[in-house]
Amino acid sequence: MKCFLLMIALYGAFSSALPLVQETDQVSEEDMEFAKKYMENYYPEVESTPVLRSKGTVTAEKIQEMQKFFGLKVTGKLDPNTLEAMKKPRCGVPDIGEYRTFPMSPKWGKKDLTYSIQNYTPDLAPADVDSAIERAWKMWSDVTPLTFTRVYDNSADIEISFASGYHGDYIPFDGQGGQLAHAYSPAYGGNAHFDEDELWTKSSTGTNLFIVAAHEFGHSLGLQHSNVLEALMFPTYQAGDPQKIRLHRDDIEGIQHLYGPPEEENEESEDPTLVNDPMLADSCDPHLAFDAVVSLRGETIFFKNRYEKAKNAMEKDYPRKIIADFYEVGPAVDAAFLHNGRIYLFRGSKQYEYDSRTKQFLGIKKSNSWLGC
Ligand SMILES: [Ca+2]
Ligand SMILES: [Ca+2]
Ligand SMILES: [Zn+2]
Ligand SMILES: [Zn+2]
Repeated sequence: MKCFLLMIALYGAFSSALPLVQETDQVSEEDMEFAKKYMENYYPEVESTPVLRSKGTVTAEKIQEMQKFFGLKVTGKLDPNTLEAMKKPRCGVPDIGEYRTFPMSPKWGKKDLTYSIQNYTPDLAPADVDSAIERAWKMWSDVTPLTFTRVYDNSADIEISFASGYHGDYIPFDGQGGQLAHAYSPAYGGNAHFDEDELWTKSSTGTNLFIVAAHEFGHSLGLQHSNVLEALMFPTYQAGDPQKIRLHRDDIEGIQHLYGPPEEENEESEDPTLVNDPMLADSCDPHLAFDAVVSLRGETIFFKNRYEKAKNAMEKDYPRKIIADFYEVGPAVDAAFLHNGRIYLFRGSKQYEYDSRTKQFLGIKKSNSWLGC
């Protein structure tokens, strides 16, 4: 577990003269130093030989790369918006280009993973830490075939710990703010470290442990940063109601690219009782019962088992599998309704939200979230 020949850690090993940009743009020396450090940490040159690299280069090109990633106006200069984005608390893992997964897509070769909590933060009751960590894993197990089980000995696949400053790897923490946590890709063991100098909370004040842990565990499983602002895997911390945090389509696509959807949603595991699906056999059978029905834009969709059929549809290829239109909801729908331009499909304790026009997936919530739960 301690083979920390982590590429990103080595980039800062040797320093040399720095090609600075825009001396005339009234960037304070302090901000320039900060930007150098930021680029060194989060925008390392992946192609170059780590040991020979100069550190902290703030070239216009690097700034443009960062601005593109953050969806900022691409000026190549350390303008106020760029500095503001750089100063937001964030994850310590670099933002590497357009990759949604780490280069080479390392992933776990098994589905049942274990984790251990090595120590506790004094900021929270241990039970609150346990629960935040458990819920963070659940975000990912809900959308993959993966399972996460806590163990109390040294056998854990993924070790979780809190530490300040230097803590045994090449990436020291930086006091309160700035870097909040980092986690290693599966190729490096997947361990997750949380900066003890932050004030960890279970609410929307301070730094919410569950939100940061859910993000870090994405790295532990093989995801890189996303440049989609609403994605959980976006690099900066976005304070919010922890009850409302959900995975973005981008997060789900990323993790399912590595591990596939949950087994029950996997088409390979055909349920033999559904082979003679009534929707396929005879949708005019007087005994046919539907699971759910929803009307949208002059079209009415009937759901039965794993198929949907539409009345007044412009498209002719019905009945078709529900996953053809609503991949995330999986093989069956319990209930459905339309509200403010969105379709809500319920299955079990979850509801899946879609744009009614484009059928684009918007997110997952608890089924009972409508009841103020
Ligand atoms: Ca910090
Ligand atoms: Ca603390
Ligand atoms: Zn991250
Ligand atoms: Zn660390």
